[in-house]
Amino acid sequence: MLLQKGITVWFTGLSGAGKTTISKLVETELKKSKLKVEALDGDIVRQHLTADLGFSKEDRQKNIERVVFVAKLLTRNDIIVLASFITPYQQMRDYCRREIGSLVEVYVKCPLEKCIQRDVKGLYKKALNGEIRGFTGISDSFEEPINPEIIVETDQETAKESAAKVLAYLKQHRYIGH
Ligand code: ADX
Repeated sequence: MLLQKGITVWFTGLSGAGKTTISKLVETELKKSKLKVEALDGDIVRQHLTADLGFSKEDRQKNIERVVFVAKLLTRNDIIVLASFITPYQQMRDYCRREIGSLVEVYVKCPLEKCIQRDVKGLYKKALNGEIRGFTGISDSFEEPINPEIIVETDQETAKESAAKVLAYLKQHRYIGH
């Protein structure tokens, strides 16, 4: 029988760095093994659970607090939670770790210039034009994560390779296995 222990995999990184892409690959692999997984993604969560919030420091904090509340419940019920949020400030990431306890932080690292080049959602263009204020990396800060368990460099490796690193970690630390 396949076993799983609850953990939240917290993907942090700039918009467009690849958090969602990697998370989806990890999700697909885990589901192939019939494991119970729940994905919480910034772009989706912000349309529902935190639709009332914007991107000020206070609102970002509230966004993360609500997500952490949910992630904590799922994690303690042995679900594997894949949380993808920019989580730009170290103090927020410390909060996630403290609250959830069973957490692995994945820094989805990609140079800002590369994210601007990719501009998947066209938001960097708007931010650079001044159409969006307080945009992470442009007009709001992204503090480099201090103690992530995993760093994936999405300008240097494929999404599949990044996902494999996450899966290997979960196996090595016996969050998943036989
Ligand atoms: S967080 O800062 O609170 O962790 P979250 O991950 O939920 O952010 O949402 C980020 C997503 O919201 C981005 O990928 C982007 O699509 C969108 N977005 C809209 N405005 C902003 C902004 N000012 N800064 C960053 N992301 C923004």
